[in-house]
Amino acid sequence: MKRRKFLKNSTLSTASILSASVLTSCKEQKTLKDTKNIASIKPIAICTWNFLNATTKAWEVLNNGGSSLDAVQQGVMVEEADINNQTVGLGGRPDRDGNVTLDSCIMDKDGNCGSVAYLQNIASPVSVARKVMEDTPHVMLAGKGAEKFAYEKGFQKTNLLTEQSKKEWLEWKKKSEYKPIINIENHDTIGMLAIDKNGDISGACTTSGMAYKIGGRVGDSPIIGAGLFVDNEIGAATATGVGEEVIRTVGSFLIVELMRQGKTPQEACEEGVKRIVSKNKDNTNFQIGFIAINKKGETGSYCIHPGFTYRSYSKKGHINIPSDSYIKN
Ligand code: SD4
Repeated sequence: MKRRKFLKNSTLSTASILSASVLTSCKEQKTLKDTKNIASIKPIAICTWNFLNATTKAWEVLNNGGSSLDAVQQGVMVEEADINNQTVGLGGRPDRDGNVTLDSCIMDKDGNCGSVAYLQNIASPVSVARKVMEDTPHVMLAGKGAEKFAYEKGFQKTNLLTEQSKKEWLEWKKKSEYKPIINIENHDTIGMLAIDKNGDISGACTTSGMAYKIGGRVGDSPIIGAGLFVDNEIGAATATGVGEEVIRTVGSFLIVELMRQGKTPQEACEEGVKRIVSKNKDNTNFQIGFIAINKKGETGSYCIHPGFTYRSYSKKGHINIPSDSYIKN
């Protein structure tokens, strides 16, 4: 089974991603503190793993002058709707009882955020999370309450368990044992970060979580600060992998704070992963990855896999930034 590739860590060449519309908008960036950085700000969308269709969608939104908030939402919705992606939205692998339960959050340039956890029967949890953000005074809704809220907002009840996921789950059940061993192929959450032409940053994260988890389990992906964090003055980060580890270290918040202290997105992602590893000296048999972006549009990513102590994708990955700036190496 082929492993999805993680975002490459890299400093992008300005020429590869600068566009005319960006230059125009950059001239209008009077509110930014560091005017030296203005010229380097350009729309950009990055995501965990190899979800090129998702970043292509996000790029389309950004290129048409859309906000980073719309870009990340519409970008991750591509994966939520894809039944072949068995770790996000429709077609996601169920918990051990056969229920597909979804976690998602979204955060905008003003620090507004919305989140849903343990949501069932709704195909686009990120869209519900955005409604929580925009239409309620709350940040997070969970379970039945989140589902009821979604129906009130016009979302359709949808059976999320596809034949394929059901078949695999029934196969898994034959073993009749619950071993929360991390199978890296079950970890393909999409976290996406974007900067729009105004230089504003937003992020979103969405997942069906760990396959065959105990019913009721919630991971990091809907938790602001863990699975996602955005500070429009500094940058943003999002996580993929074993949510328990990310929650424990408030991973995405940590990475943004490290960037605040002066680290590049790459350095911050590496430090975030190392922090987690250092707390698990005897057991690094899990997968964790972060991606990050800063206000200048610099990106970073770092990931560990079972069997590897540290593994950066600088050699094997690719930059998942669409349009003509898609780079493979
Ligand atoms: C979780 N972080 O529920 C998610 C899983 C994941 O790629 O990232 N999968 O723990």
